[in-house]
Amino acid sequence: MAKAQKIEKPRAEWGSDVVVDLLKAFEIEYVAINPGATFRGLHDSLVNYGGNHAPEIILCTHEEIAVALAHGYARAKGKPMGAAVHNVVGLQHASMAIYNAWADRLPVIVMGGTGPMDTANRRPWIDWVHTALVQGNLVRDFVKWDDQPASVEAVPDSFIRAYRLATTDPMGPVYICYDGDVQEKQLDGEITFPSLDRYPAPLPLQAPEEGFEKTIRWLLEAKKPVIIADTVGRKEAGFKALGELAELLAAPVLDQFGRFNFPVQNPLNLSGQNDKVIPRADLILALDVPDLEGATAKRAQERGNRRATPLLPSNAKIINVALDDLLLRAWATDFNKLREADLMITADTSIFLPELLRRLKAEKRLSQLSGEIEKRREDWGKIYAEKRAALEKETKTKWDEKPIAMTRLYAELKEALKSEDWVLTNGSSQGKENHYLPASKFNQILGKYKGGGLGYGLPASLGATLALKGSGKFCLDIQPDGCLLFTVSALWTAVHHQIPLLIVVCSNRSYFNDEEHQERIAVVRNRPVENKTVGIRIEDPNVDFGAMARTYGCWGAGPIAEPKDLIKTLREAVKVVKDGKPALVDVVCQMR
Ligand SMILES: Cc1ncc(C[n+]2csc(CCOP(=O)(O)OP(=O)(O)O)c2C)c(N)n1
Ligand SMILES: [Mg+2]
Repeated sequence: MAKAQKIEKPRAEWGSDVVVDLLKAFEIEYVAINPGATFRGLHDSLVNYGGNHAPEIILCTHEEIAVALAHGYARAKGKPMGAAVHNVVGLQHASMAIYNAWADRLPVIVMGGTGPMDTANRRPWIDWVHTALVQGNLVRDFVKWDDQPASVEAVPDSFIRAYRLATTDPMGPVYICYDGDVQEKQLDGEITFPSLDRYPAPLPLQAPEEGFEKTIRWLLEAKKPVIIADTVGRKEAGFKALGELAELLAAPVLDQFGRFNFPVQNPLNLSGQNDKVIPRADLILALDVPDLEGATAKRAQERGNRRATPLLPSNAKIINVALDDLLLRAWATDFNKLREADLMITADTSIFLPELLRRLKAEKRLSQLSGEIEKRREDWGKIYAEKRAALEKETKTKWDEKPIAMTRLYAELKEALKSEDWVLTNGSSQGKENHYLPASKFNQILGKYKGGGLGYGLPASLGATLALKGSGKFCLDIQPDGCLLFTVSALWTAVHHQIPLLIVVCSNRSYFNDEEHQERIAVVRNRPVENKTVGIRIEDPNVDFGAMARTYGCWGAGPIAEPKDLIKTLREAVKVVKDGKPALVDVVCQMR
């Protein structure tokens, strides 16, 4: 939990002023909104009581954008911002983005308005159709907590609880609904404001002695230990310790990219090489991996096959370290397939891994194993070299192809950004850039939607860029076209709030992922495969994203169809972004 300021003398005059006191106390920098009368009290307090500064309103053109923006902010910052959504209608628009934040275990403080619950105070029609009993039910299955304080006096406790729950690992979004009467109540005395020092964040969960003893013994006994990591990189201490652990043991890392876990150019980074690595493993150390099945099996989806083929030898041991069993709901099955393990440890990897390292380094047995460890470092290094060679070969072979190859796009981006301290805020559908762009730092790749809900890319990238404002980082969104079309009006917010983001649109002019599915089904049913594009291609008309950007007042270029034109345009766009403005480059590219 962020250190809260003490508020000595609240000056609040109206109910919703108290909410603003709390937002300030918790150092919430921004509240993304689309305006609505159910939170007009809160809106007024943000502007006229809070001075529209810390928090500052970020105006969005859709509630899905507002929440996705706050989600992206949390990814980059590790702490929440707010989003305010209008009663039942705004909440319904926001719900998918709330689901994405939930599946990503990231905090967003979603606030809403309702009522008044006292029907005597309702305006005809509109207050009735915009009130629900209970409004939070709509999202209750995918927020950590929701509440509707019934009085101004109840607001501080409710907010503090919501903030604490949202920011305690496993984190998640919360929804607080403020009754119109509560927001608009004129205060006749001071509201007792609790001292926030009395509500500290809980200390993180550490493994018991047995967890360390077994993990160390098994790691030292194993001939080929393999590390799978998904969201370890959410905290810097976990990211650093994972890097050291892999080096110490010469254990390859398979990054699942829930967060960025391991430097791309480290020869132990064998991400994407699961079918070569997993069958050789005799021990899997799974760190914050909710989908262990996906990480240890081969997907063979030909002919509509849904079942993954396990790759892990049946005698291989599994150690699972995660917190995810602490946050389960029965509604969505985002808990994934039941995980197998020989040792289950519920601990925070950001404190488990540093302590594991400290103990391992003190082990005498480690030096006796040095020959064995160096030998396997060499073996894994060969697979890494093959992986790099394959990527380079693909880049070379496809260099001049039209439409532009994705590997060329990555190579040109790498070149255009070589002097920048860049962060990838969102990626392509296939995610090959995660293996290609030379990321090495904590949080350098922020990753894609965990909930699989399209529309995430642009607004989340804007949120991340806001979070990194002033840090000197250069933010890049590699943006699939179909995903962009859901939330493209976020470009207005980018321009209005001067959010310096480079958006590179991968215009394959298709919801291509589904083309692949329709092909599989056609093959199984012996139907014409060429019909796979019907209802899927985004052609006729082609969308001109460069022009679209310009209508929002954003610098826009493209569509770039000629491979040779790409680098020049990217360089121009980089300049615009460095001047503090957003820029969009539309690139006509290959399907994958
Ligand atoms: C809200 C939502 N609607 C529909 C889908 C189904 N879906 C999954 S991938 C995909 C296509 C994505 O197209 P695009 O973003 O252009 O990426 P591409 O596959 O073309 O690289 C669709 C429609 C989804 N995941 N989320
Ligand atoms: Mg597409």
